[in-house]
Amino acid sequence: MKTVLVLNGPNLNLLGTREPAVYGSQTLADVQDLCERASAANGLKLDFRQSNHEGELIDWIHEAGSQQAAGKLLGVILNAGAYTHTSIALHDAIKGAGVTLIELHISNVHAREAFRHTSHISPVAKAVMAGFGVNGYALAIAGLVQLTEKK
Ligand code: CA2
Repeated sequence: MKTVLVLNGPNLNLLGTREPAVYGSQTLADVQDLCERASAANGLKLDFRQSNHEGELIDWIHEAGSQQAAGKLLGVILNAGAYTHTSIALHDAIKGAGVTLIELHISNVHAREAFRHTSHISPVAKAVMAGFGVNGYALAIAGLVQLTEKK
């Protein structure tokens, strides 16, 4: 059974505590539960992590590249939070690791401030998902399976 790695970036540990109009009222623990169910339904094991540190996210992406090359990992779902809009280092890490990655946002970043319209992740992502609320995590897991299915 392969693993799906779900990575969450800065401030996502605050989910459910503030800004419910933008991000909903579910906590990150609730999102982890949702991902557990979606992974099990798709025949996958879940590895779910959050970090407020860019370097730690980069280390995890490198690790994911090795795990995917070894046939143990199907791919990564990444909500890089605000690093999406700033981090060339994350862009380089995803490219360098050669990992299959879906960029995910809870909110529709394109309907928000102009500084959220730019993503350094999108050019190196297999697919991009935004605006489905936290249910987007479950949709992204199912989408990753479809995208990586052998035809
Ligand atoms: O919509 C998303 O998922 C974002 O990646 C969330 C980031 C934001 O910087 C991106 O532009 C879009 C912010 C995550 C912080 O989440 C909080 C949740 C509750 C309270 C405070 C922050």
